[in-house]
Amino acid sequence: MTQTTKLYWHWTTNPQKIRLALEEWAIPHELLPVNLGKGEHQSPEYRALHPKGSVPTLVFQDRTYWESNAALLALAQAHTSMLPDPGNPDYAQALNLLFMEACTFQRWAGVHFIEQKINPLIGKATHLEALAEAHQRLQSSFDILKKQLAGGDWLFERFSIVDCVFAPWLPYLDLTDRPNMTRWLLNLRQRDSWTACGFRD
Ligand SMILES: N[C@@H](CCC(=O)N[C@@H](CS)C(=O)NCC(=O)O)C(=O)O
Repeated sequence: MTQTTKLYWHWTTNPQKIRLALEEWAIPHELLPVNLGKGEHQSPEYRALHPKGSVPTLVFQDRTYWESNAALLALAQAHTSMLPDPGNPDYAQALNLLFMEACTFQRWAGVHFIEQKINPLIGKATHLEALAEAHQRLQSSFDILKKQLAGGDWLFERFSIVDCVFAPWLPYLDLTDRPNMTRWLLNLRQRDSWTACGFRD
């Protein structure tokens, strides 16, 4: 029997990508909080699911996905409206952007999240030099996203998991001089799925 879809989740950026998609496409699921602040991600029970002890982990159709974008691709294979169809020319760019987020964007957007959200929460100073470097490193990705958004509301014709992978990072980035990315964030904030996720930005 196929077990319930389970999302092992904390309110931070990577788990929120998947929660946003589950809410957006109304996929029934169980949300299982893993409190990073209390070190629950290091418990032997959780490490048995996620070999690196990070969040998120998605259990979907009896399989375990412990990389957020792998989890989203698995969901999109079962719910075809989540991603441009493989027969659509946009499909190649959708995969390029999913891997760009995982391979480079996340590395530098993560600096913004840690410096601007986590450090103030735990009473640590914000390192302005680290932020400036991260902002610089993100510029080539910003250029690609700007071109992809062009005059539209979303990265592709319809809202997709590709919007979901970038969405949780956007509130922490410096989007000055990036009007179409700023509009993208405003559009995201108006979706019911965004509200349902309880973003803490
Ligand atoms: N590449 C992973 C990154 C996961 C990740 O960095 N998760 C953070 C929270 S957003 C985490 O669990 N940090 C705690 C740790 O790794 O110890 C993914 O996309 O799922």
